[in-house]
Amino acid sequence: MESVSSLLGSIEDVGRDAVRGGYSRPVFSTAELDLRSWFREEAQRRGLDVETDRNGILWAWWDTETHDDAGRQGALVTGSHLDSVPGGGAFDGPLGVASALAAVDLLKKRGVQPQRALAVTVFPEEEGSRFGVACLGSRLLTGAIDADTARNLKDPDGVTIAEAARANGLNPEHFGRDDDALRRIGDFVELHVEQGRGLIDLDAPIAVGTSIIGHGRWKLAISGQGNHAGTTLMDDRADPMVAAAQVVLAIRKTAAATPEARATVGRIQPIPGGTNVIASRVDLWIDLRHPNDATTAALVESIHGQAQKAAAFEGCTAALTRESVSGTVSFDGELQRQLQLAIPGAPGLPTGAGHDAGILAAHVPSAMLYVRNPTGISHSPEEYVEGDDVDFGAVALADALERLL
Ligand code: HGY
Ligand code: MN
Ligand code: MN
Repeated sequence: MESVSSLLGSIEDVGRDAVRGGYSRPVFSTAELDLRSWFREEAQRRGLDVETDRNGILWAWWDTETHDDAGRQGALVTGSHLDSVPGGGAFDGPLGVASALAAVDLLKKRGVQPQRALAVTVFPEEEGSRFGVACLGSRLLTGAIDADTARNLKDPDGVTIAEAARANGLNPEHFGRDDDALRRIGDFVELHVEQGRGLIDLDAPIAVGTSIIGHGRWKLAISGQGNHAGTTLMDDRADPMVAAAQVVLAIRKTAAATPEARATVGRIQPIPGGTNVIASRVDLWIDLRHPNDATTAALVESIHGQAQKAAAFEGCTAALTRESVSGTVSFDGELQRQLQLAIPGAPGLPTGAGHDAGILAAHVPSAMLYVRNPTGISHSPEEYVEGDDVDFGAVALADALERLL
């Protein structure tokens, strides 16, 4: 069995970001394509039969004969993603994929003969860092996003995902809900690095996911009057950057006043973005999360109203567009119970991070395992998992899969 650490070690130089630190591996970038090739090679080395489906999802099947006829139980599927946020950590996504490959090694070493098909999957664009919609691959698979809407999603350079997919051998006209693929899945289990402090505080190496709080992302475009920084008197300005600054503070204040809410503006883009230029427009993106979906909607409403007021005060206008929203999801109770039985002592843990398992949960029994991250930091180069916990996670996943197989 190749250890998870050595599997991760073999990709540790792929997509390093010298400017931001950490890794930048946007979907269909050279880095992510290299990671797809790495996955294919590692899967084939294990005798798995690898296919790419029409939505760009990779499936590595253990037992080719049975995977078409997944039979009564449906296939047992495990996996995660390989794309990253800009400047992300080494574990968010790849830990789940590498642990799944190592778990296959363990099952084979134990002489396990699967009584049902088993597949390791890789979902594209889980982070939504390039085309703006989180969990795009699993949303396409389940029909949670309209295929036309998806095809027209553009990256910051104006490239559509249809163009990027076509350049990588996919036919975007085939994007969309895939009932055959969904029908084949009996259970889905995703292992993922924990992205908060939960397991530090619980002093445990692994947890069974219980739920994912609802989350969404909105784009706010604040338009004003572009102008010269030196010749435009302060009274003569309609400066969207000033309005944007007010909005960022208002977002923080509103979320901080709402228990359990989390709101973030991590991306702001002045147009044209010159040092000696008053911006004509400022785009900013809001990531908003709350366990209660109605509260999330009310928070968006309130922030939109405050943004329009702040914009008007500066002689600007504000337009809000929704990019992607997922309601709060609880994982399958029976699957959680099976995971708890397979991993005695593993606590249940809710999370504030979105995952493909959260999208699939509306269609197939889904569950997650989280592995301790001693920094409690994620979406940052400081994200980390100790070697022992990495190995513990792979063994726990193998035990869970063996029980479910
Ligand atoms: O944003 C999230 O919650 C996940 O890491 N994609
Ligand atoms: Mn992430
Ligand atoms: Mn992730």
